[in-house]
Amino acid sequence: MRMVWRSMRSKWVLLCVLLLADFAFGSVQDGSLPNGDFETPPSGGFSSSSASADGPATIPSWKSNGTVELVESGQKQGGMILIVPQGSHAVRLGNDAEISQEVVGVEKGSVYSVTFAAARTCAQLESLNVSAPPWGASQTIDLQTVYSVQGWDSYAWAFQAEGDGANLVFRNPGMEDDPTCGPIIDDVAIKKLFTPDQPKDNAVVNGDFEEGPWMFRNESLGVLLPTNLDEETSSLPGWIVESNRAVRYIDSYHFAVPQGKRAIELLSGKEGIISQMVETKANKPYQLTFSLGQAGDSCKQPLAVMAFAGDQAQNIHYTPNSNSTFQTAGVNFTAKAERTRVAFYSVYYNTRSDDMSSLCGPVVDDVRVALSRGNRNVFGSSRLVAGLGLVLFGLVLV
Ligand SMILES: [Ca+2]
Repeated sequence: MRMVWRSMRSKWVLLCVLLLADFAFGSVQDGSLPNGDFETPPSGGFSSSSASADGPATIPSWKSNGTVELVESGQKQGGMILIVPQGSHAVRLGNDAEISQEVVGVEKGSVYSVTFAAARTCAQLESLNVSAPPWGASQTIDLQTVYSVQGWDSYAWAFQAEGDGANLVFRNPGMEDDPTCGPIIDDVAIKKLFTPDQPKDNAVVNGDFEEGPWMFRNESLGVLLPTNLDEETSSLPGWIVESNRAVRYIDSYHFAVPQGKRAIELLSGKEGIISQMVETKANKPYQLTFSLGQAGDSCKQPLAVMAFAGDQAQNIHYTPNSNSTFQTAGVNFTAKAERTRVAFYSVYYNTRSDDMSSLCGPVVDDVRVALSRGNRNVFGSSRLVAGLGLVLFGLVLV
């Protein structure tokens, strides 16, 4: 008895030690990075001239290189008010300038999605490079297209850690005449992604879009998913964004979402395409079904998607309905191979009717690919045929 008690006690002690160890050296927490919102005051306090006076500004928790400036909401430059996406402060990167932060606790093999808000300042062709050395992934995100009328957008970018730790780097690759022109960054967050199991009766992975990048509860613009052709390091597990333009990841706190808490809003017509290669059996009939809706963001009608499944393409219009914000749509197809491409884009180039400039579009959610009902019940229907045959045979005998 005493032995049992002692062994139980030692197990508890071990568990507590493990929990404490995880707490102390633990994995990176989902959510804002330390001073990810740039609201922590530098040692000398916030000062608009701190950058130009003596080299790069000191930004708590971040390292900077080049002309990096903490900007304040309401701050003007050349008669233009600088945009601060959230709170009172953000950071601006001048020509070839960068900020970086060591992310402690990323795990080997895991994929992390980084969410950040960005706005451009003077130049039309501003872009922002995001990378996570020493791991190879890097992407230059074009900030030329402003998707929302607020003048800034949130973006997500993902990388796979090939070992412990990573250095998250934001760099302005631009070379403008005015060295202080350059993108503004705010609200940097990270989230470890997991790939949901593929459901038994659905060949689509993450077809409900519930797994995706970090979204701040208080940010209402959704998160843009820029081009990403690598299925392995997608901020939206299972899916790729195979177009030049982004699609928007939306939440149910600020948008109408057909199922669960997350969905995709397609933007920019055929310039915004999401797709997935799903497992199929060749020569079998399948049905693609999905929810097609409106996001409740005053998007100017009509809304329609082009849905692709294998060699089938179907243009499906959303029918406004006062009782529901979405409808169910389907496309029948016969699989030609072991893998079949499923894809969606918006048929129209929609903008919001209230500001006439923010991009918007149809919402897609709850994507499923399953064997057609007829095929699934092949045994049942053949039995029915056999039964009918017997009846007929009986009739003939009579
Ligand atoms: Ca959903």
